[in-house]
Amino acid sequence: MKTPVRVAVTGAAGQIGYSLLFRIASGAMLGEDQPVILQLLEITPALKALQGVVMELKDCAFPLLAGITTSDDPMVAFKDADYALLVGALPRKAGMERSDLLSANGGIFKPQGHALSEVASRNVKVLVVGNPANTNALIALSNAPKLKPAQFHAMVRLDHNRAISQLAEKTGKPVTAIKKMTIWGNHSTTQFPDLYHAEVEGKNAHALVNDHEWYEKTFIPTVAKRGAAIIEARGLSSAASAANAAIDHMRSWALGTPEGDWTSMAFPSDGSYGVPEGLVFGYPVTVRNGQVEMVKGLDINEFSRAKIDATAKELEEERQAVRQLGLV
Ligand code: NAX
Repeated sequence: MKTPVRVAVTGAAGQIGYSLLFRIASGAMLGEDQPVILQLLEITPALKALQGVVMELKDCAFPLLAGITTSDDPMVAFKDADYALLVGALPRKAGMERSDLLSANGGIFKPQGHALSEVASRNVKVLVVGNPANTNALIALSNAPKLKPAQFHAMVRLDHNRAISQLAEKTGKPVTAIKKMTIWGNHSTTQFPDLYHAEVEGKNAHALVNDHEWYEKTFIPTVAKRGAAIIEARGLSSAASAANAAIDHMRSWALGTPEGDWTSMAFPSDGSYGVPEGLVFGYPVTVRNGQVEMVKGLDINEFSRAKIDATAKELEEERQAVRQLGLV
């Protein structure tokens, strides 16, 4: 059996946490031969609820669960963490301006970035799930001078999985037939789910569907607005599917992507594909031995160019806003 690794999870008593922790402890994230120690962070008023979750985790008697700690201090919860899933964030409330939302989340992600920089493993892999995920990741990495910016990702995997599922339904093929999906840009309604490079049983997805009207007017909005549709139906935001996507993202990062396929991850842009450098941007990637490589050299047509530019513009505006707030 391998040495246990430390997995820090913030917002651990929340909805996503409730789906996420059990799957991490079962081995779904890092493999069935990898013991884990869970280091759970919550705000002080939620520590009691978190104790209930800890009791349930213990009651599962997971063979891979080598320890659990809880804290309301990021300097404790992130100590020596090999993986950190930053789920806890402040949701947008009615009447809240975007600058208020960014400012409130800055109050969370700035100290968390600092704490990761100070106490986490030097090789920590950080995934930001809490919204606005891309800009929260930018805030965290900007306050973590002792870590590399590329150690911070934001999650677009839920959008990626939603896009695969919608395309599978449209084409009548199993999800396993679909490869090379990409979510470009922000985890928001400006995201660009790309069918020009996706494949269904090896055939180009856009050409196979042969219905640009459906692509533009149905597929893209359905994927981009799926979160709102789930809130409308369930009365609560997506949680199990979000937790599943976080597991998928970390699993790909730790264990790699399969030959002949890629996935979508958001991380600091190096300027590729005309995206301003430093924005935390969703890109197609392959992963080998823990090394994330952007898929480069893809043809970007006029339609895609406009979509990529629009989502980059939104992220640039978010960056300006958090700059003005002194968060980055
Ligand atoms: P919940 O409100 O159920 O849980 C959030 C938890 O975070 C709460 O228990 C709260 O006490 C805790 N928390 C707040 N501030 C904290 C801090 N400073 N340190 C530690 N914990 C803190 O929300 P949930 O449904 O679990 O969603 C969590 C976040 O994920 C939200 O920001 C949500 O918008 C975001 N999502 C992101 C998705 C993505 O694809 N990137 C999709 C799903 C989800 O909407």
